[in-house]
Amino acid sequence: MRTQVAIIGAGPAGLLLSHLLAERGVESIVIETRSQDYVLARIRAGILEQSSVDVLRAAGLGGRLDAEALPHRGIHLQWPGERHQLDFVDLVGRHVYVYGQTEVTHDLVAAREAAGQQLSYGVTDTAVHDIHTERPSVTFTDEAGAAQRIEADVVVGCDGSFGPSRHAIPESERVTWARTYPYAWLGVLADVAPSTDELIYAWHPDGFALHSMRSPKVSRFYLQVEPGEDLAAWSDDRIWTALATRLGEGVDWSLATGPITDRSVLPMRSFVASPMRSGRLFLAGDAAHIVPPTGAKGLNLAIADVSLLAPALADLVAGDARRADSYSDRALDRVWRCTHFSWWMTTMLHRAGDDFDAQLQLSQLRWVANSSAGGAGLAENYAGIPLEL
Ligand code: RFL
Ligand code: PHB
Repeated sequence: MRTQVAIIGAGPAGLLLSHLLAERGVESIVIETRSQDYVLARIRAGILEQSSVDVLRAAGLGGRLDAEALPHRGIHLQWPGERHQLDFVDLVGRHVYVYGQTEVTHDLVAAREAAGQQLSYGVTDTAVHDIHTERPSVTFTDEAGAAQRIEADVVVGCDGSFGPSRHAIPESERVTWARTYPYAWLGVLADVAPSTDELIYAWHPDGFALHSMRSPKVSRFYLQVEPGEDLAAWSDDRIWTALATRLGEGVDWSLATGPITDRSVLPMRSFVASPMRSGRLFLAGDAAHIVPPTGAKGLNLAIADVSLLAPALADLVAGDARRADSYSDRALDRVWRCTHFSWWMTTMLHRAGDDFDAQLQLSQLRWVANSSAGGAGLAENYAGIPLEL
C-alpha cells in the first residue's frame, strides 16, 4: 500500500489526525491493533477543555457534542467541613465540557467512515522502518493473517503508551522522564444521576475522591487506593460508603447510589519522551507522554498535539519542512505545562506522607479556594491554555 501519512493507532489522536489531514487534502491510512468494538467501548477520559471543543467544532465534529456535552463553569474543591466552587468562567473566561472520550471516539469513527477513510482493525506485528529516509514504511499482519506493508511520506505513532512507535526512535536520540505515584485510582461507573452540578475533587484523610459524570443519568467516581489494589476487596457497599464519607464529610449533602456497571484500578504515572520526532517518524498523544488523570489532561493533550501536527505535515508533504521541524519543541512546551499541572493537582489532593504534608496540602487548598490569584492559576490550567496554532 502507498499513502502520504501512515498512522499507527485509532485512538483519539490517530483518528483526529487522519480527519484533520483529510481536511487539508492529505491522504492517510490508519491501523489499529484492537477491534473496533473494543476501541469504541473503552471507558477513559471525561472532560474536554475549551480549546479541545473549539478544535472539534472547527473540524465539523461539533454536532452531537453541542447537543449532548454538559458545559460546566468550574469545579468544586472540598475537604472535611468545606466545599468551594471555583468558577473558571469568572476567573479566566473559559468553560470545560463533560463529554466522554468514548463519545469523541464514536464521532470520529463515524466521520472517518462517512468520508471513506481506510481504517484497519485487528492488526498484529506492527513495525516501523526506514524513518531516516524519505520513504519510511510500516509493516504489519492484517486481521486475515496476511503480511502487509504501507509505504508513506511520513509515519505517525499515535499508538499510546504501550505501542511500538516510540521505541523506533534510536535510544541515542531519546530522553525520557518518569514518575510513578505511590497510589492508584479505583474507577467506578454507575447508572445513577450525578449528585452534583459540577465535578467534586475531595481531599480526605482516608484518601482522595472524585465525583465526575458522563451524562444526566450516568455518574463516574474515583477513589484513591493502593497501587495493585485487589478489586475483590471493594464490594458495592464499601465503595458507596467510602464515596459518601470522602465526598460528604462535614457538608450538608448526600450521595445517590445506583447499579455499578464498570470498575477498574488505574495506575498513576507521569511520563514524557523527547523528542516527539525523529526523521520521518512523529509521535502524538500517549505515545509520547502520560499524565496522572487528576488534571483531566490526557485526552486534551492528544487533541492539542494533533492540532499542531496536521498543518505541519500538510506543509511537509508539500515540501515546506519549517513547521514539522518546530513541532516537537512546540508540543513539548504544552506537554510540560500539563505535566506540571497534573503533578500539582495530584500531589495536592492525594494522601501520602505524614501529618506535616497533610497540613501543607490543606493550606494550599484553602489558598486556591479563597484567593482569586490562587484560583485563577488552577482555572487557567484546568480550563486549558488557549492553543496557538
Ligand atoms: P490511546 O487512546 O491509548 O490510543 C492508542 C491506540 O493505539 C493502539 N495501538 C496500536 N495500534 C496498532 N499497532 C500497535 N502495535 C498498537 N499498539 C497500540 C491502541 O490499541 C489504541 O487504540 O492514545 P491517544 O489516542 O494518544 O489518546 C490519549 C488518551 O486516550 C489518554 O490520554 C486518556 O484516555 C488518558 N486517560 C484519561 N485521561 C483523562 O484526561 N481523564 C481520564 O479519566 C482518563 N482515564 C486514561 C484513563 C487512560 C487509561 N489508559 C491508557 C489505561 C483511563 C485509562 C484506563
Ligand atoms: C472522568 O470523568 O473520567 C474524569 C474527570 C476528571 C478527571 C479525571 C477523570 O480529573
